[in-house]
Amino acid sequence: MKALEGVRILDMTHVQSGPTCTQLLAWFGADVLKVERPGVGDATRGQLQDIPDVDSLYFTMLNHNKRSITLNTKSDKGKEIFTKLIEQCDVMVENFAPGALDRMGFSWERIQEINPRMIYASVKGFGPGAYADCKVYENVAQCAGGSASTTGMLGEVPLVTGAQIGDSGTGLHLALGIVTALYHREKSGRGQRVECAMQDGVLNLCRVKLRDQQRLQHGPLREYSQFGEGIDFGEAAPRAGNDSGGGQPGRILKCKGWETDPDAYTYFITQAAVWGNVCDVIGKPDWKEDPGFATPEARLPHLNEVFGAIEDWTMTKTKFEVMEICNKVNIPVGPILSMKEIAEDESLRKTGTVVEVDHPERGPYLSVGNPIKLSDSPSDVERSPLLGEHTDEILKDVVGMSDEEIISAKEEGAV
Ligand code: CAO
Repeated sequence: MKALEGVRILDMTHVQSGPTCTQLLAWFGADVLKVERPGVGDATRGQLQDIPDVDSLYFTMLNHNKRSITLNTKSDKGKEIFTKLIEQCDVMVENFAPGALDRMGFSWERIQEINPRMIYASVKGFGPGAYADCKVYENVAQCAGGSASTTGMLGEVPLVTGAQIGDSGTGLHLALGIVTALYHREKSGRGQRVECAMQDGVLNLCRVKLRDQQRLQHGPLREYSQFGEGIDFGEAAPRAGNDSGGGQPGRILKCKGWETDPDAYTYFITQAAVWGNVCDVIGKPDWKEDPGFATPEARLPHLNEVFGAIEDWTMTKTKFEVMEICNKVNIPVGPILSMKEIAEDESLRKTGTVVEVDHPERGPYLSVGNPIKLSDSPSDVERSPLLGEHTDEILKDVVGMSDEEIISAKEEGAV
């Protein structure tokens, strides 16, 4: 039995943030009914298509293990069916632009009337306040949540990151909120509203930068490279390039082959506890006793010199050799892996972190499996549904409609 078996999710999500959340719940065993507009579906089905007229990888990689029902929730018949679905489900998840479900006639008050045990979960761009009504996409959230202003090289433009912290990050937060509300319902018998703003989710992941903002009031951030370079700090936490976010200085350094391979780099952390090992590995044993280098505090003003010497060594090794040599002596390092290398990584395939899925229209493709592993409830990744693939079975088994009623709803254009 899967961990969330018996939990039924009314999935009104689209694009990325909401679908990430419901995909996770589906991987844990929930029955996720993805409601999509007849003939249209989730807009991502048609976005960034690599094969003409076949559900895009954007869609397939965010909607595994779900069932798809088409339903026009703005038509009278559609609303009637939707009301029955609310009665039969435990959780409703949506990430429409603010107010869309209210405009359909399904406010939180109305949902509670229909099913007091319903948990109603939403992603919005912003929480209550001046921007509450704004539509938001990933990069807007990264900018508004403090990520972009603190990402990138000092003195250069703010950068967004390739990690989808606004969309997938908020989807993760929302999934935790839903599971928590389900647990609470066991005791209270009632559902509740779960809301996650993308700005809040990004800020939660950027909390170390709010930490640094406050530390700035008490002096320069000595572990930032700019400190050693003699560059003054302004009023706001600056972009820190590839400096380590923690108290253990680290940087991205070139490895053998960097001239032609854009990913021939390693991340190298000069963890204080293994400083002696770092000195031995890079051929600077004298630095162990040298007062200018022996302590973390002494090293901070000349990190450029420290990392310059380490890079002289890493450039003589491949990123995997660096990993091999340093791991043996407990120095934390990590190769910069390209997506190509990740896609081909056998160990990630073995753990189910990267999975190959078969799809009736596109054939086999790679996807990311569930990164959360439960020993008693392992996740099997099943392909995403075609648009409306399960409409009839859901109308019959969940809503309780007869064949004649289904035909008539189809004739009306409700499904
Ligand atoms: N039947 C009938 N109508 C439906 C329907 C269905 N099954 N499903 C959706 N609709 C309607 C909605 O009711 C809405 O209609 P109204 O505008 O008349 O109320 C309309 O389809 C489109 O919804 P939308 O405004 O959410 O879609 P959009 O493409 O214009 O905006 C987005 C997309 C993502 C910017 C917006 O949904 C949003 O800000 N969501 C919240 C934040 C979020 O999750 N962002 C992350 C997205 S991933 O990068």
